Amino acid sequence: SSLIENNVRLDRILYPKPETLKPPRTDVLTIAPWLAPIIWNGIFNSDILNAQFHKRGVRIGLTTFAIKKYVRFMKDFLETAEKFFMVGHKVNYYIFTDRAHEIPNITIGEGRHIHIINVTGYQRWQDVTMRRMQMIRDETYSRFINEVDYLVCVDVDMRFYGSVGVEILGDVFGTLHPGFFGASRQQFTYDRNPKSVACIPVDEGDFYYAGGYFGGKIEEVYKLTNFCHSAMMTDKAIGIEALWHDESYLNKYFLYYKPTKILSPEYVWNNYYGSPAAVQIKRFVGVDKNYDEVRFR
Ligand code: UD2
Repeated sequence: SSLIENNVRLDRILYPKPETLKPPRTDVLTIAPWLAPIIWNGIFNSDILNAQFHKRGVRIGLTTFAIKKYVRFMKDFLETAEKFFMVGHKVNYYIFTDRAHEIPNITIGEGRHIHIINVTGYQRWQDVTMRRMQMIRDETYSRFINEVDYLVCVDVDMRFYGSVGVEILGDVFGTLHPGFFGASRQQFTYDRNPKSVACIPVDEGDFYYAGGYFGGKIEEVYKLTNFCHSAMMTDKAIGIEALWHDESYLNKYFLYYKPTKILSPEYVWNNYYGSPAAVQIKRFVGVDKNYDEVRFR
């Protein structure tokens, strides 16, 4: 049903009203001190969000990297993304790979497309993970800006088990690492070497963000990836590499350029961390892997 007023079509959506005195979650922080919402199950209504984003015809890019042996994760990743990632919206998958011929042929839903981007695989696994910043950055103004409105940049050794929708989208977002959402500043595994651009002193830091899940509008992803790559190059020039590689530089970026939206660890879970009560849904979960076997030829 719809109302026609001054040629504006207004679609009715019926849902329970928000209760100012009854917040849906009281067990977790749902807003950062700089007023970025922290997205937990139960605090949002997907019907309202979908209606808002459909009106804007939003286009979403999902970037992932399948370099060397990591192509083996591609099939599960894509098949589960088709079931759970931005269902009903326009989605472009951007797969950066050095093994294009090994990317499985998956049937993709309407309005969704797979784009393969050929890149070279660096020798060291640390360089493979860190160089993602440069490779994403280099595609932003040549490609992404013309094709999508938002980018979601994730690891590939993962599977979707629950809905990941437009609730995650915002100017620039990061995700709480599943191992540290209850941790103190001292426990955060930030880089502590004062010589590194990634260094965060023990009396600073808000959250520990996961390297494997960030995104936002194209301009913002450009700024983020450009900062991280430049910082890595600055360190490399004096023979330094931050403790957790790209993740350390990402944490430094988010300390000074606060994310406008923060995703709970539901969005980048790992079963290594068990099943804490706060995590009601594990939407995107790391696949068990033998690090030594998968990182080397
Ligand atoms: C964490 C972070 C990861 C990165 C890394 C830095 C999460 C879930 N993961 O994961 O984003 O910050 O720490 O140390 O927050 N890759 C390949 N081929 C390779 C090696 C890596 O394609 O040979 C790609 C692949 O997309 C993979 C990603 O790089 O998912 C990250 O590498 P990882 O999964 O080995 O890193 P990990 O598990 O230490």
